Amino acid sequence: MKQAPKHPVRLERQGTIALIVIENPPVNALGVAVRRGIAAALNAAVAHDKTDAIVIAANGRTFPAGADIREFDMAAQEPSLGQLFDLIENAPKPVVAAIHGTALGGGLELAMAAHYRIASSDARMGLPEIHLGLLPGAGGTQRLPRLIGAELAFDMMMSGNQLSAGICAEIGLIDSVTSGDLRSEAVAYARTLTEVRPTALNRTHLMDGGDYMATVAARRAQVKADLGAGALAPLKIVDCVEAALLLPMDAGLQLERAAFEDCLASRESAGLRHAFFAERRAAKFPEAADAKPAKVERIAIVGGGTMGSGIAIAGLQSGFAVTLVEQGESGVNAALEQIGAFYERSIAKGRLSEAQGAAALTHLQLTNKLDTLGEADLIIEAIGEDFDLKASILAEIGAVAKPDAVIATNTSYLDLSALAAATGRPANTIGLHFFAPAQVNKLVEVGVHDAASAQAVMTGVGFAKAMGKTPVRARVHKGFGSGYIGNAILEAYRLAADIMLEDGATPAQIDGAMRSFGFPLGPYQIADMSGLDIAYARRQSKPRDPDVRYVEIADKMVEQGWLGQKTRRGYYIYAEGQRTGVPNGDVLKMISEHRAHKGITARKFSDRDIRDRILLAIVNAGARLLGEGVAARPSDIDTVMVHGFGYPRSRGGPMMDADATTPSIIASRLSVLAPEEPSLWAAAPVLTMLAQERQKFADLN
Ligand code: T1G
Repeated sequence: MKQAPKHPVRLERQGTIALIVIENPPVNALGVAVRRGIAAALNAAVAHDKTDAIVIAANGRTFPAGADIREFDMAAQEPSLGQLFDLIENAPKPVVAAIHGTALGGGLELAMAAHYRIASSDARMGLPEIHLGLLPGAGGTQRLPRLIGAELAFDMMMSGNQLSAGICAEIGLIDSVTSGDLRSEAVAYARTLTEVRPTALNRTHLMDGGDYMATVAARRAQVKADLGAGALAPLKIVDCVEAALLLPMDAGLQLERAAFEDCLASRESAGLRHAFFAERRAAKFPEAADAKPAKVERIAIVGGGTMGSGIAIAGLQSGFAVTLVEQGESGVNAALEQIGAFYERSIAKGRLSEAQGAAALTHLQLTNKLDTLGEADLIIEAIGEDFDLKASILAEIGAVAKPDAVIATNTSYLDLSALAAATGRPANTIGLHFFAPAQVNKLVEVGVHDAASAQAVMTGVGFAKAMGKTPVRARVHKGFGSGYIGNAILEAYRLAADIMLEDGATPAQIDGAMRSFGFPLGPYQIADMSGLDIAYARRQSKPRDPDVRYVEIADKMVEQGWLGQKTRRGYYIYAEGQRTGVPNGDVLKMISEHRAHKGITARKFSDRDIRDRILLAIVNAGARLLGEGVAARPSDIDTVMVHGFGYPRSRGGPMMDADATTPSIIASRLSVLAPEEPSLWAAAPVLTMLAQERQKFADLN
């Protein structure tokens, strides 16, 4: 993000109304220059003898969207937000906050420190600090309960959700909503005010102490039950809301400050803040940063299976006109059924209204004719992972697409350069690897090959962002079918697990160990979910590397027809319609016969051994991808693993974790990490390579 402009705050006057206007693109974050500017403007406005009231407003797309998160790891600079908000709240003249866009975190706290609040009708407000492992640390926990009561304050701070201006007016968070010109409406409103109204003196919701404390007690019990004692920020929020009733304002603010500092110092907050910037940094592709993306309005998807239909839904939900091409009547009907089912479910669950669902579907064109692709600005091939089939379809697409259309293949395994050549227009062809379910998962790996033009790449990036996705660049070289970033790392993860399976662990133990680390599912639950035949086909298509141990267990399962949930039998056995199963005893029997056949004596693995080996395998694979230039930055790998594979977001990602975990693993446990498998998890390469790569990409981070 660009540095704050020199003077990000202006003081204007409209008669006896002073206007403090903030201008600090892109989101008017309350960095130190902005805080100093507001304080100086406020003091000047108050000192002016003709000031009857003061309006605080912002230019650009939003009222301040929070503190400047980048400042949290730097030395604090005065005035702090708390000091600034005290100055605002204790001003001798009425102060009005004019809110538009998304007033979030410190931005909403600024508005609550003002005496009055007016918002444009499309404005939204929220306190998302919880998503950063923090809590509102500039008076939010003390002022919000005074304005809307403990229950609603908890809902806002624990969820981090944004509320519409209308709702905020209804619950008493703001005074009024306008569909007119916000700036002039705010000045007109300020002219009617004669009294200051410090939120600190508002006792509206503090009168019934018994009811308030009952709410606090219930919420504390719920947080402990849902999240365990480890949930630092939520528990601290409960303490602060309790203090808003029991303590005078200044003591409550002190308690809040201490609680905020505790959260800020936590590993969880460091991980969540790392993840926040990592996913935004990932969209900056080093080799194409200056290219101008082409405009995309109509997209076409070839292939209406689960992935193609998911991409179509994501496109419709993001306002694109979508053409979905499926072969034959049955294919078209199956795709329509999948898309229709999504909208029926969304309407049934109240996520969409009937009208919204119907309107979205008017932008969908379903066909079995490729020649309808001529109007599409971007065409995504999303058929199965069969090279010859993809190459022939891409050739047909290349023959009918309009000259400046961008073509994308959804593959992540097959040779992108060769597939791009098949279209006859490689410069306009990229990879767009969506992660299932495409209508939900935010991750898209953008495959960049040697012949791809910078404009085609950035058109893909812009399209992914317009779909609300998080694009991450995967640079692949000719013939390099490595699975971009995510699948390449997943392969290493699975091999580490399979080796332990062959050497003595069980699928359920390995899955349990990885869930206790924080993954939602373990590797064998994932294998059963995606289908063992998919990975089997990939293994058969790739030449075996003689230097890497090959474990045949999964192959034997496929040969038995145990494909996972789709056959209700895989590593687990699934009852009809169930997605969680019980361990498959036949697999355990097959594994012990397999060990006997290979002369392997089963050994014990602790959960810690399992986690350490798998984490090192992940970090080693990530370090290799950095060294090969497939990934642009260590934090890109974190973004892929957090969004694509459920790596615990509060840990920031495997590469951030490596700093914290690898040395301790190496120092204490290298002996248990099976030194006979140097390629997979010998941690030594990680540290050297990470140090080199981090240095190389320091400017990109
Ligand atoms: N601080 C610093 N940079 C920020 C920022 C922030 N608060 N918010 C956004 N950016 C940067 C972002 O990195 C990106 O930079 C650019 O702005 C556009 O963002 C004391 C402790 C407002 C909904 O958590 O949710 O206040 O990539 O790509 O999709 O109690 O940004 O261009 O270089 O996300 O349109 C609380 C975080 C802070 C809000 C806009 N506030 N921001 O979304 O754009 S903690 C938040 C957002 C706090 C107080 C507490 C979103 C957005 P670059 P973007 P967007």
